[in-house]
Amino acid sequence: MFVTFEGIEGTGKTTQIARLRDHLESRGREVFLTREPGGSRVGRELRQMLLHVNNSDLTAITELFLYLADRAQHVAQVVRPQLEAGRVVLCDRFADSTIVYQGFGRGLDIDMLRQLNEVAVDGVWPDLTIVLDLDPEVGLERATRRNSEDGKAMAEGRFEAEHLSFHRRIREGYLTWAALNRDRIKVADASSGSDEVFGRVRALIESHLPGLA
Ligand code: Z5A
Repeated sequence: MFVTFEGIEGTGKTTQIARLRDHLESRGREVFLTREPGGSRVGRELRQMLLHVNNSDLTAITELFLYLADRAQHVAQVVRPQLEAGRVVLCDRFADSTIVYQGFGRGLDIDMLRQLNEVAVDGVWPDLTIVLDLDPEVGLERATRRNSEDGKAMAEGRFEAEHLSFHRRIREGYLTWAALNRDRIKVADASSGSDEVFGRVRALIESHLPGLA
């Protein structure tokens, strides 16, 4: 089983994915947790390039190809082997981030992005994708608070530096894209406390992947 989490900055993906891993492991599942960008050795180098605040001059196309390169390496070296080994793979962002950030966010052609994603994922599509939905002002506030506590802003602040209108487009993009892919992508309200949000995540897993939890 391959489950991905998506959503705007600070929506709680990292928090919820860790909770889901603990929950599934307590039920005897072997779980592998990963993320994009940066889920492979080479990907970790690409992640630094992609997220560093100093790289604000990356063109939209350069950014796109770096994310796709990260994904191709991640799928080949990490996601596919883990799935073949029988593990449940939980991934913090995947191909839908490219559609939403580079498409709805940067204005690149969605159909082109779909085709390039097909090349990068090489047949490995998630069984279920959960979009955590949140007002961007709340998400950015949560992310900023977290960054000031762990120093992340210094190293990985390129997207936080985007204007609020960019993050609003991203939120709308996720909702539009989810509506176009109802079978695979489910939206969960992420505006309440972590326990309540996890209740929604569990409910989605139980109803859409009944064999898993
Ligand atoms: N990107 C792209 O453009 N194209 C692509 O193809 C891909 C990615 C794959 C990667 O960012 C950036 O790359 C991303 C899109 C772009 N940029 N943006 N924006 P990242 O991986 O560094 O970061 P992120 O994915 O945006 O997530 P995040 O900022 O790390 O946030 P999060 O994982 O969703 O949230 P969190 O870390 O779990 O929670 C944030 C804080 O809120 C933290 O202090 C928590 O304790 C707190 N929290 C969590 N849940 C709650 C609730 N329910 N209530 C209150 N507080 C909470």
